[in-house]
Amino acid sequence: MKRRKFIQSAALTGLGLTVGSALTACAEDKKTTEKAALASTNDATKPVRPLVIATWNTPLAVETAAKVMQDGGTVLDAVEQGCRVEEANEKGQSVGKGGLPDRDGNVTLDACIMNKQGDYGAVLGVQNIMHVISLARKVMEDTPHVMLVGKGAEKFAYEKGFKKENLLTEDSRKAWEEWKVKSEYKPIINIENHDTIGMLAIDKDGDISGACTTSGLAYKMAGRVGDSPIIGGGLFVDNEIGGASATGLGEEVLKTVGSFLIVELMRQGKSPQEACEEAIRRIVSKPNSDYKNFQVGYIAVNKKGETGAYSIHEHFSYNLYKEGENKNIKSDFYIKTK
Ligand code: SD4
Repeated sequence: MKRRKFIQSAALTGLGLTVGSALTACAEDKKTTEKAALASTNDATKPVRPLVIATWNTPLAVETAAKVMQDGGTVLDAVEQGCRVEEANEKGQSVGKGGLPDRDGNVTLDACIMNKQGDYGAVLGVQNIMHVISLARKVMEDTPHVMLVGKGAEKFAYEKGFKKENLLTEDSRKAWEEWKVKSEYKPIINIENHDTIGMLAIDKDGDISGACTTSGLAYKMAGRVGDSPIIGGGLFVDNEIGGASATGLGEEVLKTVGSFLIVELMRQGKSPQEACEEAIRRIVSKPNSDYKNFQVGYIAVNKKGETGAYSIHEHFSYNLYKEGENKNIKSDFYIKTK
């Protein structure tokens, strides 16, 4: 099933399942399988470096990042190069080229990156530049600032030799034309758009970096920015502790400063899995939370190379490269058969 459809059906699952004994048993079985899968990814006796983890089904991006480190590149190069793979993938309609546009038909991209020193660079609402993750790195390394937005970021890109290109593919333009017929803008229930790539990596010395890149929510209001390029929202890395990254409805991630929260919870002794679960709990336990109608998913890694992932709805997955193997793993999730 295509990822987009998959997530759509996740919403229906979250909203519509009835509690029958067969279903409950099935859910319990699944829970056990997921817990077992998680345990096998956290076996402390196995070597964990280099390690790469990224949101969604992103095998090529993860493999590329691992190869960069195997070939002697830095962990920062690894996450940048890994994210570039998805930015160049025109089929992915939520990242880079081919990303679905805002309601005015403009593809606007957001990205951020963090290195092992805790430096951060970000670009927000950038048009006509495919590899915004590399632009975010340039902001971090070549300017005294941490964020550039819109036209200023685009101007900076040309100064740095980035190519101007049309990011709106024919498929995305058609999808936008179809959307315009009704122009229904319901970001809260529109949970099928979430395939932002957030990536975390650890090199052989145990140093961590992270990156996150997206075109944000489809048909968003012009100027809308989500969590992905915001430090502590879509991404946070502290080389002493670990890192976390988010996907899903950015507004909800931002309101709980999700990735920062996860790293701070790990600092206090929680495992990456426990920290991701607590960050989701903060969202769903808010009074009047409409969590049944939106998706948020987190990934995390700690300094030991233990990983975690958790989402509100089913069907969030992540790719994990570890011990020479690159696997797509289903995340555990909050809404079961309740
Ligand atoms: C945002 N978190 O802009 C992003 C959306 C997302 O794939 O995950 N898109 O809110």
